[in-house]
Formats: sequence, structure tokens, C-alpha cells
Amino acid sequence: MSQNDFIIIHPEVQYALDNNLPIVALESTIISHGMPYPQNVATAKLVEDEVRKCGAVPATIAIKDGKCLVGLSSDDIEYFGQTKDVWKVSLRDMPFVISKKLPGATTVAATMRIASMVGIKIFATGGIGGVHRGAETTMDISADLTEMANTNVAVVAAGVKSILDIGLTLEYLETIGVPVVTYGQDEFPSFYSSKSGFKSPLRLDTPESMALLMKSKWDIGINGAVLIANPIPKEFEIEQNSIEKHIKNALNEAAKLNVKGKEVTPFLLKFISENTKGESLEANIALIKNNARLASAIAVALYS
Ligand code: PSU
Ligand code: MN
Repeated sequence: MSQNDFIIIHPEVQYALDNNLPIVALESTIISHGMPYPQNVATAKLVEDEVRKCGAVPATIAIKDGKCLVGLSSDDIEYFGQTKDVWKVSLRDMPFVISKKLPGATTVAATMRIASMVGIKIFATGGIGGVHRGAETTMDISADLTEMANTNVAVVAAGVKSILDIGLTLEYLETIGVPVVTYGQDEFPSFYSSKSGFKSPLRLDTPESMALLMKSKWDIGINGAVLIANPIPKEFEIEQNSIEKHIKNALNEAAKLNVKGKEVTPFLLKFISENTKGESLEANIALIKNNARLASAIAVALYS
């Protein structure tokens, strides 16, 4: 069997690939593990609509029946939003979930890899995985980062969430040679807040200049991602201090319950969402839509 035998491309996405139209990849872990039902399904559909409104074609990626799906039907989105026991699939889980024909929601790492297999250049999400707080003892560093070292897909995210060690994550990205460029401001954003206390390594102010940076990187022959940090819109920002309290509580609870490995990130996200009375969920939805808009504008610039 060859790689293509493991991939099913939705006709809308195939048409865009055949005609060199802009495409934006979207992940599915956010649907199955990042948000509660039914907001997850509603958000996934809203984000796809946002991409279409901006003149690009959405390709939400997931794994089902032994195949990588590139572009989901409305029924698929409903399925990944509702079904219990959907695997959270990072790179290391892909062969297992595919060979056992299990349902899998793809993380940033797995989504990037599948997107690159079919030639999609840009991907919008909410937050990426990174270097966890305490990683100097746990070694908990997301495969999202190692994937970014190798795979030629740009990732638009709202910066790095402060459940992670933002400083160490930026250091790690420097080590692996990933350009980190913030859209329209000097400071690197931290998901719920446009601020983080860290200066962004790079700044660009237009989608066109982002597209040119990506093209330059790949045309020179440097492999790997570009991380595009898009600050949350002002009106949805949550004050850093107020979220920090919940993050501390979430980390304490995770330690107490001995949460480890791939469960850590979903556990922290769920805890924070449940303890901020939906405020964080509202912010989450707003910033994903905002990222989908920027990714679409960059995709349009890339293909014109
Ligand atoms: N951060 C968020 N929301 C998310 C994730 C991270 O704010 O949904 C998900 C993404 O799918 C990301 C994954 O790729 O968690 C990272 O998991 P881990 O830390 O186990 O690599
Ligand atoms: Mn981890």
C-alpha cells in the first residue's frame, strides 16, 4: 500500500487542490477533546464557514476507518463532536489508530503531517502544544514542536497558552529553527491574552508579508513550520491574573490526580473551561475564528 491509500480527500478539497485554490487545514482534537459538546460541533462548523467567507476552502482533518480524512462532511463533524472514545492522535498514535481502524482526532502535530502529505500549506488552530511547566523534570514537551521542526506547514495560533512554559517554548522553537512571527504587535500573545510578558521574536503586519516569509523559507529549502501568532481580539481578552489563578488550580489538581502523558493537556483545558463559567470557552471560540480569518487571508495571498 502507498501513502495515498490511507488518505481520503473530500471533493471540495480535491477541487481546490486540482485548481490551485487556497486551502486552510483545521484540526479535530479541538473538536473531540478541546471543547464540550455541542459547542465543539457548532464551533467547528462556524470556523469552516469563516474560512469559506474569506475565500479559502476548509480542510478539517481526522482519522476514521483506517483512513486520514482531509475535509469532513457535516455528519463527520457531528460524529467527532459526539462520539466518546475518540482517540487523541498525535504523531506516535497515527500508525496504531490507523491499523486498528479506530476513530481519531488529530492534534496539531498529526494534522500538520497529514496536511503536508496532500500539499496544504497553512493550518489554523487555537493553541499549540509546547514545553510544559516543569518539563525540566517531566520532559513533557509536545510533539507539536518536533513536528514543526520538520513539516512544511505554517500554523496560525493565538500564541502559547500559559498552562505551558511560554519562555521555554519560545526557546525550544528557536533551537529547532522555527520562525515565530506575531501579527501586528511586538509582544508574543498568550492565548486568552494579547500579552505574555515575552517579546515576539518576529513581527509582520500583513497577510501578504506572512505569505512571503513562508514562501521564502521553503523556496530556500529550509524545512519546517512557521508559527504565526495571532493575538486574541481585544473584546474577548481575559485578564492574565484572573486566568493564572485557574491555571495554578488546574496544575495542582493534575498533580494530585497523577495525570500524565497525553491526558495532561486535555485535563488542564477542561478544568479551566469548567472553572471560568464559560468565559474561557467564549474567548476560545472567538480566537479560533480570528485565526481562521488570518490563515485564510494568508492562504489567499500565497496562491495569488
Ligand atoms: N491547546 C489548546 N487547545 C487544544 C490543544 C492545545 O489550547 O485543543 C490540543 C491541540 O490539538 C494540540 C494538543 O495539538 O492539544 C497538544 O497536546 P499535547 O500537549 O499532549 O501534545
Ligand atoms: Mn505531553
